Amino acid sequence: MTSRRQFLLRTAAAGVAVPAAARAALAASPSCTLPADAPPQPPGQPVVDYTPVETPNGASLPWKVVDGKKVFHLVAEPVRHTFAPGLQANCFGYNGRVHGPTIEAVEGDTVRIYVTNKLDQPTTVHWHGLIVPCGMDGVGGLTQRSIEPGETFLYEFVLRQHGTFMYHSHHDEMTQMAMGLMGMFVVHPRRPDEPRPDRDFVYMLSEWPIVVGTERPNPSEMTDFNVLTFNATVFPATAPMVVKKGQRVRIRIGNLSAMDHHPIHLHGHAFTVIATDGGTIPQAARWPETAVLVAVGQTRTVEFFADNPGDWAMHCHMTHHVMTQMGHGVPNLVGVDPSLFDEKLAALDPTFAAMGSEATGADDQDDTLPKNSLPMVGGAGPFGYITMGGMVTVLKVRENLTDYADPGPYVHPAGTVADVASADDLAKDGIDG
Ligand SMILES: [Cu+2]
Repeated sequence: MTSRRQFLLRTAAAGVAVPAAARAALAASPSCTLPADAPPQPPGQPVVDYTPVETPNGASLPWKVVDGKKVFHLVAEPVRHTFAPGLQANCFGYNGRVHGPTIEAVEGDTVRIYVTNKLDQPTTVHWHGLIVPCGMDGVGGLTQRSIEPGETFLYEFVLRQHGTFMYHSHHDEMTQMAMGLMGMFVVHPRRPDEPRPDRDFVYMLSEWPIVVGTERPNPSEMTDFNVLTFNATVFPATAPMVVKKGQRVRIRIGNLSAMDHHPIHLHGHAFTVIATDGGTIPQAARWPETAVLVAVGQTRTVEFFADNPGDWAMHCHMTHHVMTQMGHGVPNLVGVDPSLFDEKLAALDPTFAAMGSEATGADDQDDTLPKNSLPMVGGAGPFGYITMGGMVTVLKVRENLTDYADPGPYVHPAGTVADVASADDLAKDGIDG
């Protein structure tokens, strides 16, 4: 298929004038609310210039202002990380966190980002989606020499766009990204041309191959990812998004998984996809969804009004991505009573649990679980065991909230919870129950 660019090049070569609107459309792909030649702006201030984002289970990177520039300091280092109580691993992160803290700034800010390498190997940082001078792009060997262990590099650039971006190692990516070296980078508009959201959440999606009983992700793995995470956390340890009924809620999702795209599905609401890492989507081109596919290397930003009270799951819709440390490669025993088999095999291989067996829903505290591992699925819920784990969190929409602490399980209005059909109803509607 002929791309738009090829078409424009051909028409230009053929002496056909490129319509001004087409040129403008190409030039406008990054989102800018400042003229391209605008001077650096005074440092944008939280609350005054923007509503700060929230990174559930994470944090924002602190900064200070020196000579009118925002100064940040990232420290790449080994981090002992907890994915959920019961599963820890030796990973790489920034500033003691996996993933790194969210960097947050304002269009027009000049940012100075120091990067100290406390790893035992070289690294770099790439600012994914940001339009920066080439020498600040962080591609080891191509645009800079790598940062050797013990060195501190300085990256400095003016933010010429706004939106949802990412940062990650661009040195030995297969290893260093598999180990966790990534984070989100949010740039707020200098002159907002649409309403600020009331709540603004940020998520990084990633996937980890951690063999049960081991304590280090395996960067060589290509297909068998058994720990699927929102902000490096597995459900039910993922912190809920708590919002007041009627609030305008924005969710920014980036994906730096090794191999998998994730269709992120929200229950109870339809949202509008308003931006990608390439820029804000024009109003007329936005589209409604209830699941947004976030491919590897992309960000997607969605917005909606939280008008439906309840506890609403938000999760990857790939069924294997809502399971944790599942048993790949085991025979299909669905329909078979595996209890005797489980019992005999457990003596030889304590990690084994047949698909569909009781063990797949083991309690978090179950002492029959192998050391340093999680049950295949979630945890206790108000109606029993929640049979989802991994890339899952909960949106809690409530009326009359006074703060954003977890309000506990939703209290359903009487008569609004699915339950066993009564004999009267069955008879009235002529259903053979
Ligand atoms: Cu997924």
